[in-house]
Parts: sequence; C-alpha cells; structure tokens
Amino acid sequence: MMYNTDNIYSKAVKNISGFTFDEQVAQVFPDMIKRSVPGYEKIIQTIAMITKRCALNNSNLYDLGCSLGAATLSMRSALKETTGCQIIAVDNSTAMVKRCGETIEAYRSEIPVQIINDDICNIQIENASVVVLNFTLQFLSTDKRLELLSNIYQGLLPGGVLVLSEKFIFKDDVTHQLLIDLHLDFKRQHGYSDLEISQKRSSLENVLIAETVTEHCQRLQKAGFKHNNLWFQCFNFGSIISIKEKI
Ligand code: GEK
Repeated sequence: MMYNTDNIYSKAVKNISGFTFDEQVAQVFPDMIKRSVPGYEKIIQTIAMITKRCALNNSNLYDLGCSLGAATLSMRSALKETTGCQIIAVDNSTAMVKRCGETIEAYRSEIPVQIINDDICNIQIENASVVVLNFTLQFLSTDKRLELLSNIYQGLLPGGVLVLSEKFIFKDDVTHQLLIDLHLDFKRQHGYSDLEISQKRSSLENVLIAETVTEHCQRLQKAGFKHNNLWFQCFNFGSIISIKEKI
C-alpha cells in the first residue's frame, strides 16, 4: 500500500473547512500522524506490550477509531494464535476503513480481525479484555463521551483495560503555553511550515476538543473505572490506562 507525504495544507487556502478523515487524509495518514503527534510510535509499540499482559483468552479486543489499523496490528502482533481472541476495529471514515482492510490483509495472521465502518457510539462492547481509543475520543462531541466510556466499562471483563490516548490542555496557562510551543517545534522539526501548521490548526478548531487529564480521569471514574492513570506523556499528548477491577 502506497502512502504519500502530507502536504495537504502546504498551499494557502482561502476558506479553511473543518478537518475530515476523507480519502485525501487517508492517503497521507501514516506520515501525518507520525509528524504531528509526539510519542505516537511509542504508544503504538506499547499497545503490544499492554496486550501481551492484559489480553484474556477467548475475549474481544477493540480498536475504536482505528484509522489504518496501526493499533490493531500492534495488538495482533502480541496475541498468540491459540488464545481464541478476535480484534474488532471500528472507524466511521469509509476511506480509512477501506485502506485499513487492505493493510490488515497484507500481514498474514490467524487472529481474526473484524473491521466495521460505523460510529463508535453504535458499537456494543462485549466480552472485552483490551479496548483502545488511540486519539479518537477527542473527535467525539463532549456530551457523548461519558456514554461511550460507560459502554466500554460495562463491556470489559474484570481485569480488562482501556488505553485512552489524547491531546491534552492544561489548567496552568504557563505550562499550557510551553507545551503547545514545544509541540509546534516538534512539527517544525518534522518539516511542517508555519503556514501548514496554522492552516491545520484552523481546520481542527471545533473538530478536535481537547480536555485536561483531570477532566478525563473524572469522566472515567463516572463511567465506573476506579483505576486510572497517565502512563505516557510527551508535551501536550499522552495516554491514560484505565483498569476494570478484578472480582
Ligand atoms: C491510530 N487510532 O493510528 N466513530 C468512529 N470513528 C471515528 C469517530 C466516530 N465517532 N470520530 C472519529 N473517528 C488511530 C488514529 S485518528 C487520530 C486515530 C488523529 C475516527 C476518524 O475517522 C479517524 O480515523 C480516527 O477516529 C482518529 O492509532 O487523526 O489525530
């Protein structure tokens, strides 16, 4: 599968429309996410480690907002073929799901992967041991987030885990500004021009709604999770692990 370099915002655009996960984005997605999200590759690698330790025999693993299936492939690499697990990957972007299917097909494995083109809010989570929301919740309107997390909590088996990776904001203005500036430096270091950075920022406005780590942890508590902690952070991006208690 061929992927191009992300130059979607390299030329000045008069009216910047809201960001969507269309064919143009799907074509450059691996390049875009690596150059835009500090720590992305580390998180993907660690999802394999978490899977190895937390996946339960004969359970379902979910990749919600799977894009091209990077987290699915990571989870699959960590699963033994004899454990009777299956992975369910969901995305509401048709362009992403189509390419995700082709990517998954390209790697041989006996672990079944079901790819569903739907809104993650319509998915019944059941018999789950690992659920991944890798930079997806931030695209869901805030009023729908608790219901989704409650659904995930209910569908997890005792001892099951949720990996929730997000872009964060910070209550302390000084810290917030420095971490944002460091993120901008990261993007510049990866070859994005100031024009590209500012046009992308405008297109994501009102589409990506970031919250503080505390807001996320409070919502996770409300959804039922008693054990929530940040396990990774790089600048204003990070990942929380939530564990459903064992009985
Ligand atoms: C990765 N997890 O590479 N229902 C289903 N899918 C959705 C919804 C929704 N309501 N909202 C957004 N998406 C991936 C990266 S990207 C993150 C995830 C980013 C999908 C959307 O179509 C896109 O594919 C994905 O969530 C977000 O580990 O681009 O910053």
